[in-house]
Amino acid sequence: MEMPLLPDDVLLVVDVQRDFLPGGALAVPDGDAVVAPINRLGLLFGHVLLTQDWHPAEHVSFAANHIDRAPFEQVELPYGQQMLWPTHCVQGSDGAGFAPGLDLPRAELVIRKGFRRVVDSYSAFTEADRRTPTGLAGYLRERGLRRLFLVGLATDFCVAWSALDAAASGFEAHVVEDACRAIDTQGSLDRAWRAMGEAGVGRIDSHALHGWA
Ligand code: VGL
Ligand code: ZN
Repeated sequence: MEMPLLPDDVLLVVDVQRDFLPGGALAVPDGDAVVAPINRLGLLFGHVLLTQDWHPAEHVSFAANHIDRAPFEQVELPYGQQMLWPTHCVQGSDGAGFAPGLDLPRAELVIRKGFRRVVDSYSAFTEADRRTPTGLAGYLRERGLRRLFLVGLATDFCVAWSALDAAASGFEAHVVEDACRAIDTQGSLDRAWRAMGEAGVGRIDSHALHGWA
């Protein structure tokens, strides 16, 4: 299905950072494959926004900061279940930097997230306490932007949570599947697609998108 873009459509580029690429601290299989399609899409959109996972070294989501815990185990925190991760995207580290080759000259905003020690944030909109907004919804509303196309890493965590929150906040959200890659642990990818389908999040291929001009 072809989908013509409009000048106010937003490309939301989620966490395309070194630590999520092959060889990185929390490598997403084939994660570097998203860079080329995202660069191409970046030239079709009038608005390009990025998120950047940005944790303090003491962050609660790191297995290394818990006694006797390993990455990919769950712990109970005051806000609910939290999966533990390898230490990744530490503020100011090379691994937290954007992927080499990512080239988005129109990027107008970077939303950093997960920077509070005791709360994670997969979502670009709301932290894992499900209370604290990142400011992204306010930015979009103030500028009158209401249709989002999400790309990046990882499909089943930060992309999915961002798409679900976008839909819940009244935005139209579409995930561009071939410009995303997944971690896929413990059935997470199937669950993410099911939840996004139920929430009315669109699922499309980058080749279906073409510019308005
Ligand atoms: C992510 C796990 C931990 C992501 C970030 O970008 O999907 N996943 N932090
Ligand atoms: Zn993280």
